[in-house]
Amino acid sequence: MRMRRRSRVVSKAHFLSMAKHKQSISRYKKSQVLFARAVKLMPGGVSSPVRSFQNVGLSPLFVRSGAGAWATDADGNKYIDYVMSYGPLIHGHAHPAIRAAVAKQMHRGSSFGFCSESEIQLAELIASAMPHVPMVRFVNSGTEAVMSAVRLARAAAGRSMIVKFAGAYHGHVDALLVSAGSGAVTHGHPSSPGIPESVTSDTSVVEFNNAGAIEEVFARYSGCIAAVLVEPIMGNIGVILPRPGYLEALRKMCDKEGTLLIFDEVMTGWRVARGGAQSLFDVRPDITCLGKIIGGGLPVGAYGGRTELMNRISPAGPVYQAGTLSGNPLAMAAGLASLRMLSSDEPYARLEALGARLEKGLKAAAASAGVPLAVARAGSMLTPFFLTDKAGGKVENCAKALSCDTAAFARFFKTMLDSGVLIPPSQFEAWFISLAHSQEDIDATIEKAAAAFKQLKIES
Ligand code: KE4
Repeated sequence: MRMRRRSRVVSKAHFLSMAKHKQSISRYKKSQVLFARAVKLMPGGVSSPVRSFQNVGLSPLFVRSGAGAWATDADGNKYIDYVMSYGPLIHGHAHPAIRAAVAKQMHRGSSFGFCSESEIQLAELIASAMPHVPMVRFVNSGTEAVMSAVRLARAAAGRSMIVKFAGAYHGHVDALLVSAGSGAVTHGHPSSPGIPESVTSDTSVVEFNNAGAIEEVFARYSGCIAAVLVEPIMGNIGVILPRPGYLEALRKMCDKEGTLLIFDEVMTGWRVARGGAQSLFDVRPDITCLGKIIGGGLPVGAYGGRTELMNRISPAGPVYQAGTLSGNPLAMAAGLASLRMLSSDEPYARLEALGARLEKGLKAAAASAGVPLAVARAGSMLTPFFLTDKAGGKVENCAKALSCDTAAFARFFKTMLDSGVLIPPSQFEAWFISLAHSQEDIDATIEKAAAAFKQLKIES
């Protein structure tokens, strides 16, 4: 029997997607070569898991430079950037005022291991904008800030138990890597191995926005809870806003129980308002954790609260905490330049307008493409959630966020990347708009997202 020659007809769509895939590989060639070197030297080839692009099925981008709202990768591809270093860059990349302040300080030296006036100046700026933070201690990361705040709360309350919220991420503190968000949930280790049960047995996890759940924990552990630790606006399971009255209810329960309320404002501090989420909702935390924006893009963290509480910290008091580079003049210089440009409400009005425009545009584009999408936003931080059910609805807790269509998100991410828009490579992160983003950048992003949503529908 004459073998029938099976002619393999490559459909046009298949041919195009192969060509696109081929083009996409060459588009990121230098990043891939760098990654091949990096992965031999650093776990996963990265210095922080969320940068690995593992969960979106790609090898990571290596970024060479940033300018304003734009980032350029190792291959020279340019992107409108909504990662913005995961929050610190509220003024955009390489802002001239921050560059000048850091350069000027560098000429005098980067770190002395002694006190410097710049620490006083930054502490004064923070206190002036945050009445519940009259005293502050600088550290070098958000993780350090939260770790120290928890220690202080336990010492002040004379209790051990900490209550945190499912999906919240407070840095890689042993006791808090339980049901953690951000990279922990992205990479499937919300409760990391290597942490003894003895360390996490004093950590209780409840659902955010569920007043009954927190009342139950207080009833069960009455008199034992040192602190409730909360991201007042969640940003590490995607953005989740507190229901009306929820934060006030936490405050009331803490007051009744003699428990301290810790606001982790590492992300929201100076992001959602000069005075952070505590000023937006007018709720008083006992301790506030800060980071990101207050360092202007250099490594920094801080925790603070009322004076008699903070004076328990060594050397004023017995609670020990220290750091070689804490309050170093370089980070202080960058932070001062950053916060001095946020001395009025005007920048926040601009950020709100840009955020509202992007939210509206994404919602409209998804609706017209028939892609179920919910967008949660607080000013210039937002998360588009790719819903699995057409029912839509708001994402108000971790469980709902985890039910999102992460495969659809991954396809959307790749299409946006190829079209020159850089968003966080995880459904469980916030996008950040900076003061360097223009209305044209926002409109271009919406246009590219509309095409990406349509592409999603074709592929589904
Ligand atoms: P750092 O230790 O990463 O400076 O801060 C930890 C932290 C604490 N609290 C909140 C509310 C935070 O958002 C963070 C860190 N945020 C993530 C982004 N979702 C950092 C990105 C990363 O891990 O690479």
